Amino acid sequence: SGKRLRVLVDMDGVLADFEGGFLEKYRARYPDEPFITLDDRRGFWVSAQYGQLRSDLCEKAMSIWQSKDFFIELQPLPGGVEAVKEMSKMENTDVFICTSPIMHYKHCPYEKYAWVEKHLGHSFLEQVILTRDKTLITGDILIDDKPDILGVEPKPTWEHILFTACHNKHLPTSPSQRRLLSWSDDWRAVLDSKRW
Ligand code: BVP
Repeated sequence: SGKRLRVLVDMDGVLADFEGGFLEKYRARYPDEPFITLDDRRGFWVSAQYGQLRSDLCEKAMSIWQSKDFFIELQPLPGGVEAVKEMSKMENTDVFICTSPIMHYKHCPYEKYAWVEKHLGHSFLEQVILTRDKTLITGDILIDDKPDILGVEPKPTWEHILFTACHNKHLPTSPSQRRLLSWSDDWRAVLDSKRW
């Protein structure tokens, strides 16, 4: 009973395998350069960790996700598309995909829409929110793999549920921070805990 539940779901690292897609294409394009295995990934920013490895690798990393077909060819993460479809069919539940495009805008925004159409269907394009500042978007829950989601709004309406990824799995989680370990984890219970 009561009002509808609004769920915001991040795309890269939650629905689409950004890290896996990046590593595969980086190694194919730069076969003689060092790389960071997914097991050794630390920190949200891939470019920062590659830049620490060797300063020129920051730009090489960025060239990968700035390339045509990078975002559209990302593989869905296990169970994500199915979970989003299921929650969008639930009573009193509105689901939006909330994702930050890169500022190199030639391909990314277009391909993010194309990915949603390909995997969730044309009608799901109604649910896409592209924003560089997720604190401006109101919702009950934001499922996102980025540990620190900051913007101009100091008190966002949503509770951030940290979605586990290679880069955040070692982070100590503060007692107040809830996690989803994967889409096999109990996301339905997380949604139910916010209903009233
Ligand atoms: O579009 C993704 C990739 C990009 O930032 C966006 C994160 O969006 P959300 O997951 O927060 O919605 N991105 C960019 C860089 C470096 C840029 Br310089 C990076 O290292 N990792 C990354 O995900």
